[in-house]
Amino acid sequence: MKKINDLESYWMPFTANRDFKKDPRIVCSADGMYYKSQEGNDILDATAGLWCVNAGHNRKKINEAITEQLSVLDYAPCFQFGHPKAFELANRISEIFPEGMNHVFFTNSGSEAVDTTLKIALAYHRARGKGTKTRLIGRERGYHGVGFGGISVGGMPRNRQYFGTLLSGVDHLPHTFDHERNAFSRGEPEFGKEFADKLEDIIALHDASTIAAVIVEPMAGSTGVLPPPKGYLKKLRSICTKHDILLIFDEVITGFGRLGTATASDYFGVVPDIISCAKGITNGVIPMGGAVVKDEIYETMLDEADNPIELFHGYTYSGHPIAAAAGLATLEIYKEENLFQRASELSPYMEEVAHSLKGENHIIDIRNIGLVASVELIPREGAIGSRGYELMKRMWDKGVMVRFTQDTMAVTPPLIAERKHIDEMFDKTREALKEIN
Ligand code: PXG
Repeated sequence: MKKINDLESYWMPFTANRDFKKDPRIVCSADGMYYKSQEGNDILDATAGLWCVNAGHNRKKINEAITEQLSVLDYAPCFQFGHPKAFELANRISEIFPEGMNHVFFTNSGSEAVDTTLKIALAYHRARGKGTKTRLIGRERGYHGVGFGGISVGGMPRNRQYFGTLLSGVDHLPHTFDHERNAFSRGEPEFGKEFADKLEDIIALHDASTIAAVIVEPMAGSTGVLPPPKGYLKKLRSICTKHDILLIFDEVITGFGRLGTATASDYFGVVPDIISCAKGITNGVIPMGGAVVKDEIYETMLDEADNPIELFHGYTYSGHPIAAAAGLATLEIYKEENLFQRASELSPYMEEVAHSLKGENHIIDIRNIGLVASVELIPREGAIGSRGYELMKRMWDKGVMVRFTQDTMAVTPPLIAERKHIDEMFDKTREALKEIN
């Protein structure tokens, strides 16, 4: 007979299942900045869940909004029917997203949001009589979720190598990481805006008439936190505009306050044509994502598509009432508590504390921007990622949850964090670094 709570049945995502199940790290409850582990230990959340719990855990306002919504309208179809909260949430998002981006297509995750942005880009060009513009340009070290669109434009080799030939007609910009010139940068690194010029080479190779869109994370997160070099995004913007290529910002982690502004677009003063978002949209409480588009794209589609249904795309749960209720409550919290500003005010402190680790064992780089910091360790000979993995487990034992991508640790706390929490995160990191070889 199977045990009722056997750990075997659940195949965990992006996890070393065998190792995890030998020595599981399980959380059973959460409040504010802390989880409680199965063993009853407090675990400080240095990752805002997975970059999503921006307002901290167990927010009463969101819980109540969800509970109330459940008894009012549990589900409503979203193809050819609607319900008030989805419209309301789209309006509230438009208010805080960049000027002129007033249309939101809802999805249930960041991966779906990304694939939606790519499909909209293709459909838009076709609707306006430029159907040869079909190529999609991503970037090395980019992470755009795990759908076939996202992994095709993404640039993390392991996320691609097992999954066949992916989408055709995709090319990649070089990544912007330049350790030699930019190690231990604070904020946007000084050097590297010329990486954007590679887009001109790609355009010269394929011709602009074949290229639909360029997609980048304004700050690459999952690959280990790579803030864009000064001036890089502005350059990408101007090259895209010059060649009639759409610029897509994947703001799944930067949207809703991570850099101390509603969007990274705001932070960098560069407005793309389409933004994908998710995570912080509902504080991570209920899955939701969205593709937010410029008015011109929406209007062109409505005017020019060759069918009354202008976009043959959507999900059973697009704009789900419970997610919409959670989203509305979440946005209210961000506003009432001024959380984006709060993150912005805390950011210089986190920068100082993070960079104070320089000189500790194994560290080869420290980067930060907004309420994001990363600490990169030198990999063990022939065992990339093993030092990072061990440090992550040490940190758990010390009561701090951090994320590692190979040997780079990312610290991305909820925006409600206080200085003492930042101290705890980095004090424990310092301690743990002394304990591993
Ligand atoms: N785009 C970006 C930029 C992301 O960071 C996705 C798309 C996909 O979102 P969904 O909701 O489909 O997972 C993401 C997700 C990490 C980490 O540790 C980051 C993500 C997910 C899990 C872990 O950096 N980002």
